Amino acid sequence: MEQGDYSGSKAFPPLKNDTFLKAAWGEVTDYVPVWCMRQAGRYLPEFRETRATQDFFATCRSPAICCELTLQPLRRFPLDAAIIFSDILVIPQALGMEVTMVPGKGPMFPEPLNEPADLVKLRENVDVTQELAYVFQAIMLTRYKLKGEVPLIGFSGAPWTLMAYMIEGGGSNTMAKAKRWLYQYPVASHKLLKILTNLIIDYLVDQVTAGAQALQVFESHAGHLGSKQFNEFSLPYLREIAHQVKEKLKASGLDQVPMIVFAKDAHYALEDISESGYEVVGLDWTIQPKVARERVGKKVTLQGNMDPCALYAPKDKISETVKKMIEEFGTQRYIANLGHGMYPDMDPEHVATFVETVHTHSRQIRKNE
Ligand code: 1CP
Repeated sequence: MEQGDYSGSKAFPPLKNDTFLKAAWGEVTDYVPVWCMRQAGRYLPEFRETRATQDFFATCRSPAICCELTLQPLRRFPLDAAIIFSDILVIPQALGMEVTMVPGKGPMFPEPLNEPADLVKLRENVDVTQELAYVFQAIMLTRYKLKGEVPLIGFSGAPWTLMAYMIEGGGSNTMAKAKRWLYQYPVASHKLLKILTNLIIDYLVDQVTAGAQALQVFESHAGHLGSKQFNEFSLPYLREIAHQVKEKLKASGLDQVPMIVFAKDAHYALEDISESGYEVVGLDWTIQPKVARERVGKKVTLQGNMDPCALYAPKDKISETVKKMIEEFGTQRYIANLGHGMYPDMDPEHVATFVETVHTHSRQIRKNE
C-alpha cells in the first residue's frame, strides 16, 4: 500500500472517504472530519426499536444486529467514521465473569472480584480469537455493509477502566473498592492489569484482522486516579498496548491503523499521554482546546471535545459553540467529536447541526486560508 492510500484490503469495498484517517495520521485534510462517541445509541428511535426486544449482551453477540446499529447513525448524518457497536465489558466476560446490563441502571457483575484470591477465578489462556469471534464477525460484516463509505473504528476498554468495573461490580461514583486494591494490593493490581493488557492487545489486533481501520482505547475512569496513580497503574499499560499492537500488526504483515487514546478527565497527564504511542489523543470537554493544543503541539492529532450537554442548547447556539471549538483547535491535526458519549434524551436534529457545522465551518476556514 502506498503512503496516503487508505483504500484498504482488496477483500473489502474500497474506501471512499479517508478524511478521518488522514487527520488521524496527521496528513492535510480539506475539512475537519467528525464522529460522535455513542453515535449508535438510544437517542435514535431506530436504535431503540432494534434494541427493544433483546438483552444488551445478546445484541452484542449478534453480528447482524451490531452491524445494523453501527450503520444507523450514518444513514442520518454525514459522519466521517463508524464505530462498531459493542461494549468494553465483553473482555471481563471473555475472562469468565458474568456481566448483565440492567435496563436504566447499567452493567452489573453478580460476582465481582473482592480480593486478590479471586483472581484465580479468571480463566487462564483465553483464546480471544475464538471467545470474542462474534465481535470480529460483526466488524467483518460491517466493513462489507459500509460499502467503503467511511472507515470503521474498533475499540477496547483500557486495563484500569476494566479492572475498576470488575472490582466495583458496575458503575461507581467513588471507585473506592477498585482504588483500595491499588493501595492495599499493588502487586495483585499489577497482575490483573497485566492479564487485561495481554488480552486487550490480542483483541485489538484481531479487530484489525477482521477489518477495523482505526482503534480507540477507552480509559474512561482515568480521572479517578490522579497523576501519581495514573503513572503507575494506567500509563505503562496504555503504552504497552500501543507498542505491542503496532509490533504484532507488523509481524502479521497487516497495515498499521491509527490508534486513539481517550483517557477521560486525565488532562493532568496530557503531555505523557501525547507521547504514549497513539496517533490521536481524545479530550473530554473540561480542557480548553487552545490549552490542549499548546501543551501537545502538533505531534499528535487531537479529538474532541464539545460538552455532550451542549447538544441540549438551541441549534444556533450549538453552531456558535462548534465554530469557536474549530477555530481554537485549528482545522488540521484535528477530529471533531464530543467530550464524552451522548445521552438517550438528546435530539438527533441537534446532532445533525453539530455535524453539519463542523463540515461547513471548517471548509469555510480552509477556503480563506
Ligand atoms: O441498552 C443500551 O442501549 C445501553 C447503553 C449502552 C450502549 C449504547 C451501553 C451500556 N453500551 C453501549 C454501546 C457502547 N459502549 C459503544 C458503542 C458504539 C458507539 O459509541 O456508538 C461503546 C464505544 C461503548 C464503550 C463503553 N461501555 C465505555 C467507554 C466509553 C464511555 O462511555 O466512557 C464504557 C465505560 C462502557 C460501559 C457501559 N456500557 C453501558 C453503560 C451504560 C456503561 C457505563 C456504565 C457506568 O459506568 O455507569
